[in-house]
Amino acid sequence: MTTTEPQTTTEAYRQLATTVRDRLADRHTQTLSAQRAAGARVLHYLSTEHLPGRQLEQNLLALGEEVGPTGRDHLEALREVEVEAPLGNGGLARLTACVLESAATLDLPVVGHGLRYDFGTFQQGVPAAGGERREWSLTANPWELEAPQDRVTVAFGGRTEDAGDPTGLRRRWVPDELVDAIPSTMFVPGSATTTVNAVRFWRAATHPGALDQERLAAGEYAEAVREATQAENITRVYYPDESSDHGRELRLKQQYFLVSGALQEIVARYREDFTSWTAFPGAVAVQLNETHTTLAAVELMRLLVDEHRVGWDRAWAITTKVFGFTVHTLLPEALQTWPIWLMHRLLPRHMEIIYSINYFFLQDVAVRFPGDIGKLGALSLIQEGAEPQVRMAHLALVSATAVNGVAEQHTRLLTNGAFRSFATMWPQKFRTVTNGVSPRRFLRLANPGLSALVDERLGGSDWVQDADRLAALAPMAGDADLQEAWRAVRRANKVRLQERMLAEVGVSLNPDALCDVMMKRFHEYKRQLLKALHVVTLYNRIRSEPSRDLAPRTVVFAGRAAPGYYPGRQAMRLVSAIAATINADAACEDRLRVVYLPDYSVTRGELLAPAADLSEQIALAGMEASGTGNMKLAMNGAHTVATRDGANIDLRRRIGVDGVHMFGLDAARANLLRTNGAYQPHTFYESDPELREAMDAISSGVFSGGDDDLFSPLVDRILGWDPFLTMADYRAYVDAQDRIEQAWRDVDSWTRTSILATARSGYFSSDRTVREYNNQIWRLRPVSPQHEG
Ligand code: 26Y
Repeated sequence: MTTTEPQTTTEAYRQLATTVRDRLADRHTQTLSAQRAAGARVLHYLSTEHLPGRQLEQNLLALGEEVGPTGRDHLEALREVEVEAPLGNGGLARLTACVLESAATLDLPVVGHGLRYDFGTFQQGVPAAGGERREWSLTANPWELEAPQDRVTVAFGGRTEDAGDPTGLRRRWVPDELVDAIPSTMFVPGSATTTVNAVRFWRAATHPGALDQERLAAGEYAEAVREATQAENITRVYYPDESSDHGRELRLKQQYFLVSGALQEIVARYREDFTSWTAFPGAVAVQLNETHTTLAAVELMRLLVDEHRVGWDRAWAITTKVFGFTVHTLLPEALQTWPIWLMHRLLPRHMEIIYSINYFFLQDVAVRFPGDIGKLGALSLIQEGAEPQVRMAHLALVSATAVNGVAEQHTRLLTNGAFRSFATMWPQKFRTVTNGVSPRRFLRLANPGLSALVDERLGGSDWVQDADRLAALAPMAGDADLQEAWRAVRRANKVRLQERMLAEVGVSLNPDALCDVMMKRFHEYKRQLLKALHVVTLYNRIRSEPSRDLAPRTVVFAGRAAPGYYPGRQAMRLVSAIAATINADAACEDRLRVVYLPDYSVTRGELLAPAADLSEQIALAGMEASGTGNMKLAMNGAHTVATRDGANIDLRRRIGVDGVHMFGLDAARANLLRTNGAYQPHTFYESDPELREAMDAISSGVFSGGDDDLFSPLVDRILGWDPFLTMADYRAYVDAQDRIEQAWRDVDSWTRTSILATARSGYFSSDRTVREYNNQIWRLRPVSPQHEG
């Protein structure tokens, strides 16, 4: 690729990125024509969160640009300049990117839709004294191409009026606020194919008619402009804090803004090709990522009934064939509801449509469960109470043709729990599509050393497109040469990590130590605290018995917590305090190192996954829907320590018992203990000396410079209440870690298991996930564009 003489690395990066993007744009145009010519059904994947990660290398790879050894150095420098787009928080957002990339790789006609925030999630530093936060802005993103010609107008507020329909089901919406939505396209090339799909990121812009001409004429220029441009704030910042009414209102506006932009475009495109609505469900499918985009179903009803005068029943028959709904959570508090007063104010017509949907739905419920008044209240789309709410999950369940959990246990817990009655009514609606991760990003790009070794051993890189081929490594797992090469690559990855840690957090690591990684959002249910207690236990052992034979270990915590999420921030603080104390203690040198790596991101994950010997997947059983970090780490050859939860269960089944070390309560026991009133966390504290010493060390100020006030609230909380059963699982966890330490000492057997983890990780490719979505729900035909890149 030729570029004119660049002045700085940043400029060189931008030039290269722009060139690459323009080539992708050409291929995208060709892809669209081929898909259209084939009359292909198109799936639209709606998500408020996206974490596409760095683009340069992935896109060069897709274009098939050969990067020679000198180009490699050059590329290395350019790659480091790129700041990834922080448009999401965690698993759900990254899964979106993996799914879109796999869909393109499989030549499936899929379009992503998201929000084009100006300011994404904040970079997050060590949370001492409130936490350092640097803003990140998307203003200069060379990967996107704005499409102002595709602008649509989104309405809010106002009132509704009679539209002359005798059934009253069609009405006219007279909104009082209009906002324009302009999409930017980011390209999603497939691997080893010329297909280039796209994500449309919608940005709010001033509606031309919004300027008050009278005020302008009166010279009140500043006021007129300020009011008119107010609307642009809808996509100014990523996901506002919901603790205030204002934050909630903005979040609802964002969600509707996204679905309205997407649906208007979808319907307009359809109208270009078809005159009747009959073909709509055959031409269009929409996947709703969590409840955040549920309003899409209501918006489609509004477009069909009000704007295109399709009768209600026919519109509903169409709508209920189009949507798939993916659930990503088990926490009841994550199932969104919106106050009815807020819906009335912002989306009065949608509220009416929801009432009508509910009216017809409850008639079905009454037939299905005769005489069961309780069912009506339990299943209703409206939750009664002092502040009545719309239950977005129920709305999605009623509207969707298919609902899926993201791991087998997840679907089972949903259909036996929160969605039980729905599953009784419509058992055929529910299914599982187990999550997966992209082997391109998380193995090929993240771990070039291991990839080269795998290529060499398998005689090619077909595994990149067909991860099941990694299985051919399994018979070689005992091969001494392979084991030695495997260890050398893993060690080099740890040295790379060591260099970055030294530069960024000033901690030097021992690359021969067991590298123990917990990378995920900070959340109480994920139990970073349990890991912290283990670390403190190791520290106490060193302090009480300095000559004790301990396998050297480096523990890395990486993760972010929402700014308003106090328990998460507290845990982050504790972890960094523990790290500071241990790293400063000479007794720990070369034996125990602890790092809190700030500002977790996809890029950080790509650095950590290839270096991890041990993957921490220790959420309380019954809480983690699936997990995807578990897959990223295992694919790179990590052993896993895990609870019987989410996809850990699938991981153990596929990878084997040697590679996935299970411990602790299962979901049923955990649930019983949490709900039967018998749980007394302090009894564990009293009966287990190591646990007691660990807790006492934290509360007495060992990690807070003698300040016994700083962390004692945290300790008191888990002694008194401990909703995530940290105390109950502590002993099983520490014992599992002790067994893992023994396993680690047997170098050959450990390496063999590591090779087997990679060899057996093919199932966890997002290609398999997308194939399942397609076979079970989307039913798209692949279209391969035959053209020159
Ligand atoms: C509406 C608000 C409360 C909310 C915001 C973000 C609710 C949920 C989320 C994000 C959830 C999420 O990231 N879930 C994760 O999805 C992954 C992909 O399916 C799963 O692997 C993981 O277990 C789950 O926690």
